[in-house]
Amino acid sequence: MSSPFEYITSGESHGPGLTAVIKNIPAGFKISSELINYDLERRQKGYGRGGRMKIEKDQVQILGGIRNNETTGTPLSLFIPNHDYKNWEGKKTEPITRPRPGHADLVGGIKYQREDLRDILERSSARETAVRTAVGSVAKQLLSPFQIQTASFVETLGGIEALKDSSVFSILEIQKITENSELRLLNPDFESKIKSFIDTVKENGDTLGGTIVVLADGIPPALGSFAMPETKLDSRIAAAFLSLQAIKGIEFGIGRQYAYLKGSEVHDEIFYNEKGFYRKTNRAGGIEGGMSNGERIFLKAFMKPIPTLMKPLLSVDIHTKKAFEAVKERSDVTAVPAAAVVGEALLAIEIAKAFFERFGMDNQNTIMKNFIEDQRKFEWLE
Ligand code: EPS
Repeated sequence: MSSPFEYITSGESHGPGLTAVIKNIPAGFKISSELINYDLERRQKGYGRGGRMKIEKDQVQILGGIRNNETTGTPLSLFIPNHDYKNWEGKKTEPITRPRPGHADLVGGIKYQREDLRDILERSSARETAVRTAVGSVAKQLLSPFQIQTASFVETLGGIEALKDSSVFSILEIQKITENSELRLLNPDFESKIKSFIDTVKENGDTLGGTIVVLADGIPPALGSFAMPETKLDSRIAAAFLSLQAIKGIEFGIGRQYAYLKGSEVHDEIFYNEKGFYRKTNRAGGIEGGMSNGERIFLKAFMKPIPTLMKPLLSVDIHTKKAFEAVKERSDVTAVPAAAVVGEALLAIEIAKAFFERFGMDNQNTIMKNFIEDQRKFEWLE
């Protein structure tokens, strides 16, 4: 028996569409394609996106695994058509031979021995994140009966810091604020400054990266395990985030600050009252020893600037071996706000996996019973 909520995606950026199949998914959960489409729409937004987003209006088709809007315990399959496909179908395109620095083009070409680097970029494209967002939306819907919720925001873009202490906001408040910002900022004071910077960078044919913060509330303690490297919740979440196109680093809680401070300054002291164990601080970001500790999970991920520059960097033609500028394709100036939405999906997926490992994966009734029972048994010594 394999693990809960395993999934695979397939599909290219300009092919007919993107598919995902999720297996080991429990029965009896309501799944709404409207809610998936809402997340797909959120991912498509964000100041700094290119022309492609005017072509696409991502809408999911659920092709298997549900009846009467409820999961049946069988593999769930999702399909998102690419509207741009009609512009590419049967069309002969010039082979791509000048790899972009920072992209998968060159090494992918070496690995798979492709003469046309389009065979590499079609799948390495961040278009794939559309269907991962749909998978994440399913995970969110499975977690929702247990009051587990996620949110995200953009903290820096192009080096401009729009810092704000998120610990004073509920997940719902964060969602409300960020949905009203074209950059998904929690601190909207920086909105116009960052937007005009994006405009200038666009005029110069360049691109921008940034930092996203992703959070989850309502997490029960003891998801994941310290027992094995691959069972640790933080290592699993980190792997998921580093698989997201252009993400170069991740920090949990206070992250890098741990390296600069003393133990007495960073560890979250343990208290107890009639409700149980609790902390007054959450520097750990909700994970200790590879397990959730019941506090809010929060992490930061760092995204590099998109490698497709309209003013290209130097490269070498793979056939002639002569120096040329890298290929120039329609692309985005920045996709940091979109990455925040995908980040929510990835966090929801990893939490869902660990949640169903702990509470069962057959059907909602049994899982809910186990979940409630576990909350009572939190006093495990009595
Ligand atoms: C991408 C390049 C652009 C982006 C695309 C990712 O697409 P195109 O080359 O068709 O203009 O818009 O992102 C999406 C299509 C999406 O849905 O996020 C790339 O090269 O990674």
